[in-house]
Amino acid sequence: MISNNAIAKHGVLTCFFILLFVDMATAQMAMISAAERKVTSLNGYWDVIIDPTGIGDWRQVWLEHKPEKKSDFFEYSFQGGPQLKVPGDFNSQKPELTYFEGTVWYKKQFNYEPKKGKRLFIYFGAVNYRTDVFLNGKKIGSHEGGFTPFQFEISAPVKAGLNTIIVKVNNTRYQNGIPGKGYDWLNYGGITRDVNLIETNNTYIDDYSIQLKKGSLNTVLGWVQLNGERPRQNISINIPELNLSYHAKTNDEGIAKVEFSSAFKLWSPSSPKLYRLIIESETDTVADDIGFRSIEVKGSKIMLNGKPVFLKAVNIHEENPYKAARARNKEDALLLLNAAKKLGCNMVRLAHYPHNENMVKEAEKMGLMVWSEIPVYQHIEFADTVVTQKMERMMEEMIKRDKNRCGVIIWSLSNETYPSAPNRNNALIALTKKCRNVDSTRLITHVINSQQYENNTFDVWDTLGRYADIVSINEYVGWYTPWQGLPANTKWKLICPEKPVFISEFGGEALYGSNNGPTDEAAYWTEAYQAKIYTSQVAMFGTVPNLCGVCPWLLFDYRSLGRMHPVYQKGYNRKGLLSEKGEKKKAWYMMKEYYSKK
Ligand code: GCB
Repeated sequence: MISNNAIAKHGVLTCFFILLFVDMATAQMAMISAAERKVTSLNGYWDVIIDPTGIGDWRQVWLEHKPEKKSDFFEYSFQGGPQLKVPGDFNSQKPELTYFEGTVWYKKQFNYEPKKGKRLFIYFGAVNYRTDVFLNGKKIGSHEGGFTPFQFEISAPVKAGLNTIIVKVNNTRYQNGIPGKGYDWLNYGGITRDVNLIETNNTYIDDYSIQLKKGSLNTVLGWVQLNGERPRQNISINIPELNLSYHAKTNDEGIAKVEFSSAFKLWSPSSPKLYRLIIESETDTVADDIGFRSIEVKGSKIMLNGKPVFLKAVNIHEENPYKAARARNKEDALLLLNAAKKLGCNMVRLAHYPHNENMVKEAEKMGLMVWSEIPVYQHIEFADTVVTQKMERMMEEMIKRDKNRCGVIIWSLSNETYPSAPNRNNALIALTKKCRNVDSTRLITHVINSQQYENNTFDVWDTLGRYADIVSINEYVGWYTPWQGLPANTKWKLICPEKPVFISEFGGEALYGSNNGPTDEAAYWTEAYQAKIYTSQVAMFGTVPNLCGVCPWLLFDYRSLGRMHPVYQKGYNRKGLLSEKGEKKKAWYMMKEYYSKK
């Protein structure tokens, strides 16, 4: 049984997924709103085997061999070994794993009593990067991709009593991975998000799409998708606060179209209104908090609920700076998002991969618009069809999880890819079309950094812009590139002069408190040098045609292996407006002032 909304809606994609992923005993796309269900959490300490050479495959770790004869011994065992906390990256939990990129085997046991008419799923919020899952010594499937949820149905193999789950996690970088081999953040590996057992009735609500119809401020257009033996059912959607009850019937594929209108109080940054919504079928019930807003581009402007909006954004990595660990829970999300709010932001760019669900949900509750992206980052092997398949799968998984989050206004499908990379344009154009097919309600962008900057003129020529709703540009003038004239006199040549332009990254590095040494030389990482970049950038923003928003790189200093200056960086990319301890650099105040005037 395939359970993807796109599959439900688009026959073409149905075939696509069945053909491509059948041989991998691939994980299913995770059911929607899993966190809203009654689940049995498998979070907590798991036994682990650290396997730097990957020899555990040959040793068949999942069989948990035990000595039978006096002459037997087995070198790989969970018994008496270390433990790691789930959810959590492994790098921050043991000093010997700080920079580890390889295999860790995880083991957890649980008791279960199979019940007639019930189905059981094991759900992973995310595991970075490759996952193989074994239940009671048998492989049940695999997943690739570090930042999206997936599940396996284990109704058949689960047994009465004690069951053992063994998960092989591998965060090695691959040439044909997404991201590929090179990226500027710490490669946190492990079971980084929640693991849950989810019991459902035989037929359950696998997915639903409940958002305003494109261009409308009062009509919802969507669908509900059931999964199971009884696809034809009566369903209802209830919003008690509005006294609204909508009824429909699902068809032979378990799908019901949804269309209803109401005088919704619209969601916006100043009034982030959400409604409790309950979806009921004859065999299942799920609830969600859903907001309603419209987002579109009209001419050169971005319109939220029909009114122009300027995107006051900031880039954020999924890292808790205080813990130097992968952010994973609500507290981590609040720490990051409150810091964005304090800066005066109305949007967060969740770079460079889908962040955990807490980030998206809490941002929405706080009135922060969200830009969500897949890790199609710089060096991607677009000519390899396996890579393009993975890219599409990751996009589908991202959209499946978050398509009902009105806070999410932008899907970003690539960051700084190289126009000369073989098949890059074809692959990204095809991906854009698929994205629009799956979700026509949000804006789509690709982040470009191939522009030329000469004679104080930006020439934004990358044709990828033609396929995006917003032209997003990363530029580091003042840091990686020197200014070529007065910032306030910058000229622009744009391949799509009619579209909104978003400066998706700019900035430079400074170590908080670095005020010694020449303030006009980059090599001293001074706050003054960084602040000067910001002054010039702000002057330059005034010259950008159709500027619809800006997004400094980035909120907090963050860990990255390529940033090893022994005095100023020490393993941190120092482009934060805040240090990893939350100290405000001079540039923070400048950005704050810019946003307060916008
Ligand atoms: C970029 C990348 C971002 C890097 C940043 C930098 O253009 O998109 O991931 O971390 O530059 O600091 O160089």
